[in-house]
Amino acid sequence: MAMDEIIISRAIIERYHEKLMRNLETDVAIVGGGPSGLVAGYFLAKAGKKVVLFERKLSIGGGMWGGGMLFNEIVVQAEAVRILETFGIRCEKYDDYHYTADAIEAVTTMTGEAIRAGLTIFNCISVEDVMMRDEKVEGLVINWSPVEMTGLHVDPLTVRSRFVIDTTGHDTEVVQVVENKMEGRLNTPTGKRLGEKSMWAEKAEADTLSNTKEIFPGLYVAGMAANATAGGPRMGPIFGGMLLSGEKVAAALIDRL
Ligand code: 48F
Repeated sequence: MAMDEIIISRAIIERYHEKLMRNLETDVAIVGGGPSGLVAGYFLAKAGKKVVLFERKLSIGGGMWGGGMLFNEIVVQAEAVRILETFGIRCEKYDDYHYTADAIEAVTTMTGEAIRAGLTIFNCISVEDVMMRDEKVEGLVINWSPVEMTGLHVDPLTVRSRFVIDTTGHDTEVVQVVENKMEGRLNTPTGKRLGEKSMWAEKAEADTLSNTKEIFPGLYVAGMAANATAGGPRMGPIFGGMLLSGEKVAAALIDRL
């Protein structure tokens, strides 16, 4: 059979269409493909849940590619090393508490393993709003990132999911949308987004885990978004809290589904 450009086009369009159709209704929709979102997606998929992840950028991996200040190595504390090992990512002991891993190996392996576990990832799609029913988040409003970036006036589409996880990092984009529309109703001491505090790695790593929770009915926060919502500090290029937070939110949702 000869190569045919139209068959190539048809194959891409049909396969993508099937993939999108399969993911119009899921158990969990994750917003943001950084380390916390990838880990959450991996464990949910491993547990047999139907889970989809939307990432605004062309590349998956969020803030992990660049390590610290473009030195592409990440640091992970001892208690989170087991998660890197679950993915088969090699890490090197630096001292009794700090371990390092190659940032590129970490991103690419986590992404590949999560997809092989059953997570479906859509890149270049931005989440601009949520769908609500009876004051519970029940889905996402999505559009092509290039539409968002160019400011074209094009209406979005909607996907339904039983739960949503905001893993959008420092920007807490889904939480912000909900805060704007349901004023004072977030599960924080003031009902509002408290914002992120300055660098304090040790506290931030612990806070990331305790702040990983349901922040509004149907909406969970994990990773840096958990701290930026709850007023926790930032931590820079130590990634154990992100990994443990992804694992924690997945476990909480596996329990509920
Ligand atoms: O920022 P990011 O890596 O989130 P994370 O998993 O990890 C944080 C660390 O990278 C680092 C840190 C660690 O010590 O503090 O910052 O919490 O990844 C967030 C991803 O979400 C995407 C964004 O492009 C990035 O890849 N994102 C943000 N808003 C949207 C989005 C949106 N509205 N729709 C789709 N994707």
